[in-house]
Amino acid sequence: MVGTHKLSDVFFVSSNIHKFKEAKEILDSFGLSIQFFKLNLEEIQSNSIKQIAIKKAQDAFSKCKKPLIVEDDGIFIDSLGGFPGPYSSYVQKTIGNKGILNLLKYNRGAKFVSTITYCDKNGLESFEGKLDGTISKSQKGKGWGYDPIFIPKNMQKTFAQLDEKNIISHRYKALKKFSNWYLHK
Ligand code: ITT
Repeated sequence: MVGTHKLSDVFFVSSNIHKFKEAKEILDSFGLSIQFFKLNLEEIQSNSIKQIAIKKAQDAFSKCKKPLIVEDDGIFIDSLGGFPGPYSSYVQKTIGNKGILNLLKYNRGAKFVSTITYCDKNGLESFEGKLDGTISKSQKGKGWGYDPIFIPKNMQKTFAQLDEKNIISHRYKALKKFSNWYLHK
């Protein structure tokens, strides 16, 4: 394809197909194509999603030995001191959105953070994207993970209800930084 960079040898390594589908749509829009490599990655316990992403990338590279990216995300809720943050995946599987809604009262501020880590034989590079917002009062729309309860700043709808999620999200912002770097390296 004219003008399209082939990233066909770069893999998005994850156990989560939703993350891959969104990352693929976003990277396609930058003219980069990527493939899915489904793997359950070792996840260390850390307060830093960047450190978790770096460890995941090292684990992934030791297994697939190809240029790759991994992503680690967290939703950080102000009134809960940033919880669940690095534990977002575990909390989604345990108490879920209902459990989160039961914990919140008036202060509903939150942010989504994504760290994308690229790894090849020459080393690692990480990119971060953040998006401020609020937690809705009830679940709205059908979506994965925290999408039915996260309302981006200056919006009236949850991620699950928004058509433009993939041009405003934490994932979009991190992947934009990654692609600018990748295309110029
Ligand atoms: P990996 O195999 O790639 O690690 P994972 O699902 O465990 O997949 P994370 O450790 O990054 O990924 O977990 C972050 C969790 O945050 C994820 O499982 C979702 O529940 C939630 N999450 C992240 N991005 C989201 C988004 O855009 N919309 C809704 N929920 C999201």
